[in-house]
Amino acid sequence: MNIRLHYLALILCFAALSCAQDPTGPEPPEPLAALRDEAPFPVGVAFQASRLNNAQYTSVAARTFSSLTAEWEMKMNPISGGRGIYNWQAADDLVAFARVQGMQVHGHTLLWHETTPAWLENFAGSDQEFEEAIQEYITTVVDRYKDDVASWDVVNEAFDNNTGLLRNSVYRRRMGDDYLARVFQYARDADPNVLLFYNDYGTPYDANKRAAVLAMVDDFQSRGIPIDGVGLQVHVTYTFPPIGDITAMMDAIVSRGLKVHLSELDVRVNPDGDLTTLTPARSQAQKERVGEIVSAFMALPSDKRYAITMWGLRDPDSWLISFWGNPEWPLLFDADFAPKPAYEGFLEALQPE
Ligand code: 9MR
Repeated sequence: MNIRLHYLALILCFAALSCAQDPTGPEPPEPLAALRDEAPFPVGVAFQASRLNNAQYTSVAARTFSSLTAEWEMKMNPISGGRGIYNWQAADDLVAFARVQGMQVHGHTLLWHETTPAWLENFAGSDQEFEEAIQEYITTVVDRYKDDVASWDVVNEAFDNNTGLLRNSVYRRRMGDDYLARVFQYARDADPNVLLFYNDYGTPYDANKRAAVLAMVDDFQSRGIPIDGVGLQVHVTYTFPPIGDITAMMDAIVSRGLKVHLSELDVRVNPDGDLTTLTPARSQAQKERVGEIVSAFMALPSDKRYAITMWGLRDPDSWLISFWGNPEWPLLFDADFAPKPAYEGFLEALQPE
């Protein structure tokens, strides 16, 4: 065989080989559009500052989302080490990341009974000094982030489940039943432009809690106390609560002229613990559930749609796994950062009919 023929034979041989190895399946799918590019409202994600060390994490988060909530770092416990003692580093890091990535920041949360530092829980001074310390804290934190934080959850989860009564937190015990109004006013005084939210879970289906939140809004509005919106956390399952309950709560907020933030969305698919892996059927059910929630949000007047925030990026990062003790896949991305059908459900619900 002359050298040219030999060469041709070699090429043919390689071609045949590579054809044989070529997975002749379909073309790889187009990458999905980013939620932040498609949504007519901010789409947020919550995570902890430790994730900033993971380049894959930050690039997927920044590519996909246009808003950031600190999952932990902007609560009072991590920030406040004592009266006048502030630990800003982790919150600053998240805010700096958001600024570089063009993401807005939702501040979460000024007061939450679950994250009150011990020095306040066991405050040694008078009630008046307690309130001065709270006012000082709110003023300092809101002022520090006034150029970066677009909105704050001023108070988180102030009402008890089922009864709707004001939780008997240290804030209520020290400042009295009207403390909510005063802390909203302190936040407004610190920044006239930041949007002020009340944030809670269960309001779509817990009738007394829902009535309490709406009564608080009505009371604020009748007295001129500032409030711009209400956050519905939306920690839901793939079947509960009915979408009509969520819609009714959103409508009640909108009818009062306030903005709606679906502030901590995750959708449990294994509430009964019957799954050990995420099945295609349950994944599809999750996709439809995310779709109906996003569609219901899309149906609100555009100036009342504040944002939808996912409470975590990837399934294994979710708080729900340790909280409930079941395997769970409640978010839009899987462990390998791949968008799930639920992501497509979100995306599809953004498209005009
Ligand atoms: O997901 C958050 C978890 O990492 C924290 O340890 C916990 C306590 O700060 O808070 C979790 O987030 C909560 C949110 O701040 C308020 N609504 C309920 C969320 C789940 O507990």
